[in-house]
Amino acid sequence: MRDAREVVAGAVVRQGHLLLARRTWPVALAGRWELPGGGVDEGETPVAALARELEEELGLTVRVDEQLGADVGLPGGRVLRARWAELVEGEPQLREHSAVRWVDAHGLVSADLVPADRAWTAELAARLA
Ligand code: DCP
Repeated sequence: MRDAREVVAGAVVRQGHLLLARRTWPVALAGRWELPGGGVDEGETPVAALARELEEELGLTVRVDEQLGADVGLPGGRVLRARWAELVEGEPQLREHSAVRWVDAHGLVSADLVPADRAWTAELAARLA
């Protein structure tokens, strides 16, 4: 039941553009762009965790949909998974990130993504095309 090692990230699409957020930490990832999300807490489902993280970090209300792409191994043995998320309400607020932007397929491909998230670039770009 508990999978404390799972991290979940959200692919939020609005009007054909994907939400990217720029990390501030750790140093190795600072300044690079990610699909926002975070760790699944004890006793929490990945779906609930993603909704919570997007609310906490960006002030967004989302409806979490199906998984996209492959599972990605993170340093330290954690597993990162991504899900589509429909934006229900809110404009992104910078609570933990240094910037956000909405990218089309070209913007995604040319973005300096955190390494793990590159696993999903092709599937995301296809959806945005
Ligand atoms: N991560 C990633 N790509 C994403 C989201 C996260 O590579 N799209 C990585 C970065 C971190 C780890 O997953 O190494 C955890 O992400 P966060 O630091 O954003 O999550 P939390 O703030 O919830 O931290 P933690 O779960 O470690 O408490």
